[in-house]
Parts: sequence; structure tokens; C-alpha cells
Amino acid sequence: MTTNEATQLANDHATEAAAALAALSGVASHQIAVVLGSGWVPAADLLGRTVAEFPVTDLPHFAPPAVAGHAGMVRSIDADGTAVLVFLGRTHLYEELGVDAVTHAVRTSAMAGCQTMVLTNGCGGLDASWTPGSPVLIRDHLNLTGASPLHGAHFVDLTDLYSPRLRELCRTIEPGLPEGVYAQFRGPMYETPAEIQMVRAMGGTLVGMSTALEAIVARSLKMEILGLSLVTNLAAGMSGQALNHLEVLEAGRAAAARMGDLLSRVIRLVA
Ligand code: 8IG
Repeated sequence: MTTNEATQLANDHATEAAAALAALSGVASHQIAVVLGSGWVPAADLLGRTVAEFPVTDLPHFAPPAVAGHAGMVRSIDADGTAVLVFLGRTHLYEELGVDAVTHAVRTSAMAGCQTMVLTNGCGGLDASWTPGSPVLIRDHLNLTGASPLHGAHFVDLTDLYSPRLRELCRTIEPGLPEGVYAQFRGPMYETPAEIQMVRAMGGTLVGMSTALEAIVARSLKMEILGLSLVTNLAAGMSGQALNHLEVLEAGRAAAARMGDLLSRVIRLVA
């Protein structure tokens, strides 16, 4: 298979998934797509009226969920007349299913008609003033995975990858929302304190295991991208304590109402 054929295959798989989505949901096309990451899933119910919901694995080429707290569901929501496609959970690079599995939801969203891609995640924060439960707008990223989600000589500009317009729109909702630079690691291990020092030296302020590869594919498909992080823990070496996945989930539950309100207002303003 040539690299161009690899791109074509990934997009064909997404076209198949989008067709199955339209058939199963009864919604011919969607306008906005949202991926809910760690800590954001409890906010799903606040976004609007559920029109249809089913396991992502009912759609072709989606991988089953691998992580506790990632529900692996897809939901079609009516947000005051806007059709919103919501993924409750995502596939991560550390699952070793390849970059096409990681970005299938993004490609499917584009093929389903979405022109806006909202990518959310739970992550570690390098700014000590970001207490667990703080939302942060992603301004830019560092892809430290060593992987590319694109195939072949497919040159894609990543200037203003995270839409300045959508960030400004978020600040009309929450004027004080801070911005950060998200460093994606492959995981599944958290960073060492030395790696966090490296990220700091590189200008990174958020660390996680998702989002950057998905944003690259969304840009390659001409979508407008909003990245929202929920800081659920201080990055390794900053708190004097070890990192704990259950604390991460708990920070999400505690922040759900605020995140749901923010996302729900963003969706309505974008529409
Ligand atoms: I939630 O501190 C969450 N996800 N890499 N580091 C990385 N991923 C994370 C972290 C973190 N917290």
C-alpha cells in the first residue's frame, strides 16, 4: 500500500462510519463534534437533548474501550437545533492500535459533516496556580509522541492550529480562562520529574496522552479546532506526591458541572 492509499483507506473507513452513524442515529449530518476525555465524560448530560446513543463499536473501524472511565459511547445531541456528535472516550496511542485508530473519530466527524472539532482532555499541569479541576484553553502543542497521524508527503500547516477565534469565544464565556501549551506523550506511564523539567524548558505547560495527533488530522481535514484541557493533577514532581488515576477521575466528577456549562455554552455560540 502506498502512503496516499493509506490516507485514502483511513478516509474511506471514516466515510463508512459516518454512513453507519447517519443510519443508526437518524441524523443525516452533524455540525459540531466533541471528544470527551478523562474527567469530561460526566459533563456529557449537560450539553443538550440526547437523540441517539450507542457504543462506538457499533460503527465500523472503532476500537473497543481500553481504559476505566472511558465509556466508549457515541451520542447524537440536539443543542437547540444544532446537531452535535459527542464521543464519550477515545482511543489512545498507548493502546498500540496505530495512529489511524487514534484519529478515526476525528476523520468520522469530518465525514459526518462537522466543521468544528472540540477536543477535550484531562491532563497534568505545570503551572502551580492551576489547581485540580481548572479548565485551560490549549493555545498550541508539542507532539512528543514521535508519531505522525498523517501518511506520506502530506504537508500540513499547523500555524494557529487551535483556533484563535474559538479561544476568544471561550473567553467571552469565562473571561479569566488561562491558555497553555499541551505536550502529548505516548504514555501510558506518566512523566518522570526530569521529563516535566524538559517540558517546562520547551515551553510546555500541560502534559497528557492525547489531543495533539487528533488536532493534526482535524486540521488536515480543514476543521476548526478548539482544545480544552481539564487540569486534574499537578505534573510529576510538583506536588511531592505520586500520580493516581482514581484521583484524576474524581477531579473530573467534581468539575463536571462547570465543564458541562462551559462546553454547552461554547457549542451554542459556535453554532
Ligand atoms: I488526567 O500528569 C492526566 N493525564 N502524560 N501526565 C500525562 N497524562 C496525564 C496526566 C499527567 N494527568
